[in-house]
Amino acid sequence: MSTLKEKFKAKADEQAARVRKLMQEYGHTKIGEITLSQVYQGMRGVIGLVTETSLLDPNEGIRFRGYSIPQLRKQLPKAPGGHEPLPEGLFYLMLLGELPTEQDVIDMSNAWGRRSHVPNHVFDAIDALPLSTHPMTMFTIGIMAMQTESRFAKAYASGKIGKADYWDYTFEDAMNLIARLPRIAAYIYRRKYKGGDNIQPDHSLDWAANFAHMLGYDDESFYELMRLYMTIHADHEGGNVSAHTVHLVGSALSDPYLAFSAGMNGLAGPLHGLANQEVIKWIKNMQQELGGGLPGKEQIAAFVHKTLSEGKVIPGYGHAVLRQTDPRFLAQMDFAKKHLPDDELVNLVWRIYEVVPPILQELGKVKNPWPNVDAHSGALLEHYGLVEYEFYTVLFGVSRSLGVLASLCWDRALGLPIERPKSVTTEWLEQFVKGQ
Ligand code: FAM
Repeated sequence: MSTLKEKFKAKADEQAARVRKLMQEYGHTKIGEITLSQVYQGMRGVIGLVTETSLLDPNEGIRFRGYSIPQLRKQLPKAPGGHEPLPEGLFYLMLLGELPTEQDVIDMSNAWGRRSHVPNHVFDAIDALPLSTHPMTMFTIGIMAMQTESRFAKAYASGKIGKADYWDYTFEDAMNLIARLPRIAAYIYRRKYKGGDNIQPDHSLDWAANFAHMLGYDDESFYELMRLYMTIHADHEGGNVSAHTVHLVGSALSDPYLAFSAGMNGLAGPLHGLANQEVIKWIKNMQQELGGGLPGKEQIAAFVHKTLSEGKVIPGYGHAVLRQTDPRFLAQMDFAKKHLPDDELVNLVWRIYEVVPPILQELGKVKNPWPNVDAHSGALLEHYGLVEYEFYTVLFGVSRSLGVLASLCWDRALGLPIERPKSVTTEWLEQFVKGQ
């Protein structure tokens, strides 16, 4: 019975042969053009990356190895009595490109359980930070402190490995890192918000439920939310800031700990992963200004206009690729309709969803006026008592490790080189267009 690593190696050899053939036969085929404005405007729509784990269609949303979120919620194995997919199964799918069996998911849970020990110096490094430190800063410092554990870094420094071995040590680091992140994240939460009252792991639980348990939320419904949350935030193709950063830094053969902590620093940006905290802050400000409760649509519209007039964005709305409501928003809406249909904050999120898009459309400049994943997530977490919204992006980061680290294994297995696009100056561009 082959192990996960043996299965991955077999898939990687197959895929590497496909890529070699493609390169041999079509290496010089042009696949797009770049305009001058794309160079200044964040390379929107420029195809410059290969990411096997997921693909984002602007209108349909994300597909993980071809499966949409509704399909994953139906077809991925669940916990006994559960209705939400287990993230272990999504990682298996993204890594191998095929759906896992129940046993594959149980094996993954057990493997991560065995790999989840975190050395004490990591907690000491986190403890050295002032309590006022943002949880995302604590998180990336915890990951960096754990870099001492990197199998890849040690093997490379030994001089005993070559390019053909990189995938193996990347796989080991990726599995260990994913296994340890919930422990570090929960430690940060309990230290910052619960007086350091730490909760030990319960390895009878699956990865996401154990994470909820270590945070201090032993409610089956919250276990289900955590399983869904860890699934829908796991990957969003390769060009978003966190995924692209992990890929880029990893391309220099920086080990997975260095690469992932870099990606988490990108995720900590307000226009990216920090938006989930910004959404709740914005809604709380709205409630405060409008006298609490469930404001009317006109009141919400006035608050939206006020935010825009201050030169600020409406957090949780818009997307660089999507041009429809994010299916990750819809999956959360479906969960809320099932588990907490009368929650006031959730109903306010739904009312905001009716008000914001037409206003953003009216601006004429917003390419996607619809909600993204962050517009809904905080209201669900708050319902279960996880009200510390500065922590929300850490949850996002634990989930995103599944996609970006599966992808990093593929980068090394396919022998992708260091990434080095060409930059130019404005003067160069002025000369270039003159010559047209
Ligand atoms: N509110 C107000 N203005 C917005 C907006 C929003 N939600 N989304 C876009 N715009 C503006 C944007 O700032 C730009 O204005 P300027 O030309 O004056 O600079 C204009 O519309 C064109 O932007 P775009 O092409 O439609 O979007 P981008 O691809 O440049 O940016 C986002 C995409 C996500 C950064 C942008 O929609 C935004 O800032 N949204 C709010 C923050 C947010 O929710 N981020 C989370 C994104 C999520 F997917 C994630 O990564 N977790």
